[in-house]
Amino acid sequence: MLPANFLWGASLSAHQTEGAATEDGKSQSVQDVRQRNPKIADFSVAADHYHRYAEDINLLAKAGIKALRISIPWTRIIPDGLGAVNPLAIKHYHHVFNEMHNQGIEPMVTTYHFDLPQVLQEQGGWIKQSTVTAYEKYVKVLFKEFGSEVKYWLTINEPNVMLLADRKILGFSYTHQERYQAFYNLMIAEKKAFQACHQLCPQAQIGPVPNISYVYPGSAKPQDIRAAEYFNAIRNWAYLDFSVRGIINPIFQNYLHQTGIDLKIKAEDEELVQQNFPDFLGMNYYTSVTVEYPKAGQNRTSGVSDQQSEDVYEKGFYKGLTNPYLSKNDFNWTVDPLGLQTTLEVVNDRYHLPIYITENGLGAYDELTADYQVHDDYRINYLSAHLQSIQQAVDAGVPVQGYLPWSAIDLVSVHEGMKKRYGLIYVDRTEQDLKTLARYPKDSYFWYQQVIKNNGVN
Ligand code: BGP
Repeated sequence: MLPANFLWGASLSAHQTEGAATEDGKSQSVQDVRQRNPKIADFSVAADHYHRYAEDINLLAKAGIKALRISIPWTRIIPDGLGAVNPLAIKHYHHVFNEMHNQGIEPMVTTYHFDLPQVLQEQGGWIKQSTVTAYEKYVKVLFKEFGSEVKYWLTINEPNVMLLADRKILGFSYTHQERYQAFYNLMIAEKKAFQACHQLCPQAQIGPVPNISYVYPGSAKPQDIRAAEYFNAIRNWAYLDFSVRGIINPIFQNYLHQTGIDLKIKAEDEELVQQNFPDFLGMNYYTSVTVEYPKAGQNRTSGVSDQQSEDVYEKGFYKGLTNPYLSKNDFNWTVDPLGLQTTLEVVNDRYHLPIYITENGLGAYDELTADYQVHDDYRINYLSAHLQSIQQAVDAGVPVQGYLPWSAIDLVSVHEGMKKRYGLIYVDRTEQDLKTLARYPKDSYFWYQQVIKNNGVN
């Protein structure tokens, strides 16, 4: 059993679910323009959640869900990135929150989920200070408009994965210098969001939402241990250390120094950084990562980090490995429920803040039967094992306060379109064929309904 007020939820992002890509004044985001394999679904219709949000919220409420994590697209609220606020978008999200509250669901809102307005990207995006200013203006609009409706805010989804897997997620690559310029600007933007949220809606809470995957060494060789320590700092701790401790992680700083970058907190930002902190941590977890020290001659593209360990590489620092002790899912991602417990314990040891798991889930090929069922026992097994791990962490004193698995409904996967499904609820469409877009609860939905009722897995 988990704590009595445990926040049982589910998670979504706007660009992967809403569709309505050109409706109600929405402008294009980097996601709308990025080159995708034409055989893979794009985001123009996605799961049509923009039109069907009420139906989706209703179904989720029937499962007993108490919180739904959504994101608001900046491109709807301020279509030109910096200028006028779009009243149609404001109205739409008031309706969405109203519907959630009517159904007893608490919204948890991400201000930004990989979908920078393209117009800002064309001016340099996150490598420019002007994007930080624009983001501050945008979040202030959100806090003023929705501050009395939203209790839980999340800042920037997975800045670490966005920067390290830039080509896969954003469709372009940063240079090493640009990546860490963008890191600094994203971290400052996040601090400004903490500040604005606390000023404008003091009754609400706000947290960061990185993807945290503990990094294992491939062996007990001292060099492999160092490779894992470095990648832990670069991938995980750099982000949370800045948010929660107001520092540049020293191992990360040394790595940057060794690669030609001297990153320090600027004097004019000191006060902002030292005085604005999160109330809780949002944390996305899919799997762990295993690395070794790269051997001579192992030259590959640098800087790539993804959920697949094998993609991780940086010359002179770390190289991802297949962990022989872990199984893999249909899309080659390792599955490591015990790694979640380890990650939670280490995060708690470092940061001492309440934790909400804001993403965790299994991407799989699901099949709708002739009588509209989806027998996704593999997803039930995955979620159940991770929930057991959360229970162990809670028993060991880690303050996990909520679980919002990815994803509430099927959505367009960042990497694999509609063929890789995550939802508790099936959406009837394929890559190119929109079919009926009807919703069908999967076996995992009914299983989750029971878990919520029992306040945990037994
Ligand atoms: C996280 C993102 C989500 C989601 C998930 C699964 O990194 O925050 O937006 O997409 O990963 O990834 P994918 O869709 O590539 O399977």
